[in-house]
Amino acid sequence: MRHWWFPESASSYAGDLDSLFYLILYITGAVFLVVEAGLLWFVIRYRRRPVAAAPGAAEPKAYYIEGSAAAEIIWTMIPAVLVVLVAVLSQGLWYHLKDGAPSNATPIGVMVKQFEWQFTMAGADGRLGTDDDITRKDHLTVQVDQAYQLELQSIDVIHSFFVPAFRLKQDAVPGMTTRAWFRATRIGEYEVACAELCGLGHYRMPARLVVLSAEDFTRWQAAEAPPPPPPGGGGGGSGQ
Ligand SMILES: [Cu+2]
Repeated sequence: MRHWWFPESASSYAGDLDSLFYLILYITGAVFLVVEAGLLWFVIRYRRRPVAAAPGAAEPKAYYIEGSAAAEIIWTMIPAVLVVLVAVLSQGLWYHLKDGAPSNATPIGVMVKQFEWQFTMAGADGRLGTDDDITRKDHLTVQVDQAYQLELQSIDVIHSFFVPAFRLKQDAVPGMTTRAWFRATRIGEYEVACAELCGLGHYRMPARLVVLSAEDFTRWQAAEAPPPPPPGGGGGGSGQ
């Protein structure tokens, strides 16, 4: 579903997240309207009115009322039920986002610092830490309909990897590795932003995320792969 006030959604779970967002928006919107209508009603109903100018008439006096246990129970229970309802309805999606990376997800190494991203993408072997890894600054290329697992590390301060079109946001915290996953469902070019104010150059660390078809991705990978190391493990020229 496309909404004019959301960026285009381009990941496998973006639609579910948007639905959850709308559910919460409708609940809080309805509560807002009811509360404001009630406020307006009380303001008008109990406004100060001129006293009848009868001789000897006194100003109406304020009087004390006791609290109502029934009213307090009702206005405590309704929000409590709503909050628990939202928690129950959202927890499946929450676990899917946090722990639901498919086992065949391709790893991507993300090293971030003030003020740039460094992405290490696996080569044809689908693994990191091998000779065919492709490392790029502020540029990430992935294949459509393939799951990826990000391993985020920060060198200096907290940054946050944010892809609005994927509805994906995950902090990168110095001293630890945080993880996030996605599966892009739409070919195109998307914006990666840092969503944590990380210093004076925070504004100039956008990156590009390119989603390619399977054929284009294979071609890109072959073209970008680093040249294989010389056979024989180096050592230079032939002995003489
Ligand atoms: Cu940053």
